[in-house]
Amino acid sequence: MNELDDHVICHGITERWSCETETDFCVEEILTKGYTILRSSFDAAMIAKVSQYADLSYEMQCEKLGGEQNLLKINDANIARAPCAEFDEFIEIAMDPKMHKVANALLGKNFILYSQNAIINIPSTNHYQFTWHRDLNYQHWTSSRCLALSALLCIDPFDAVTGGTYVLPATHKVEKFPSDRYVRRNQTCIHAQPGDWILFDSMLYHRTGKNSSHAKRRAINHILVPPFMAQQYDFTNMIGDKLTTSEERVFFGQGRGVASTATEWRQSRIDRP
Ligand SMILES: O=C(O)CCC(=O)C(=O)O
Repeated sequence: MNELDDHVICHGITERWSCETETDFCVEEILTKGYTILRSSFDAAMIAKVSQYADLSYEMQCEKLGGEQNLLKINDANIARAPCAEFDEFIEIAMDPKMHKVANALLGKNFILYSQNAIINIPSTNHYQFTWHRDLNYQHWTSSRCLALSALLCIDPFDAVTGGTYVLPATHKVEKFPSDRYVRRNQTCIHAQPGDWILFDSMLYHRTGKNSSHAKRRAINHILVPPFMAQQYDFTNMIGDKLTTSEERVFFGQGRGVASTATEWRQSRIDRP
């Protein structure tokens, strides 16, 4: 590295980002290129538990749905959906205060969990997430502010051999999906360590990379949205009795369901503490 690489000097610039905290830096990276990496609050023992429980949760869900062949039929194999319903550790990771600080800076103080899924990337096995997508599917527009944040907790090493997560930097700002030539030249494989969060604007085009290693590569994806958006699962119905703090209840969307009548809608506001 030479002195110009290390020492940032510029001219003709009157406005620039300031970066005083880790959160500031994450926000700058997400708003500019669409993604960032943040070390989570969890130690190796917790990540090992989550790894084991992601696999167990998937096995339990396969059994409930009549076997993995039924999930293969609907392109949903090797995904454990809402594993927080089976193991409380997934509630704890969804509540990581370091990740919530970034969500707060991007989405404002009101945000809820739209979905939580464990992605299990098995060597030499196809996965539906191998194909490019936005986490807000079918949307071809951009917004001046971040509308949803995807938070992917890496459980195993992420690199070009294990599959990483591939992104097309800055595509959260462009409406259309790019041409093949553009994709081939600009796709970037994110490398990360177990226990890192890959945080990205949910409108950034991304995909799971092919796993050419000999071990599973797991990640737990969360999508955080403003409360006016409907959740993918009714978490309150699934795990309402397991939520112990008001922060957990708010984040998992308690009280955000559709009111069955206008009177009920008003009454819920009158009864609010
Ligand atoms: O597994 C990954 O690397 C990305 C996961 C993904 O694309 C998703 O959950 O939408």
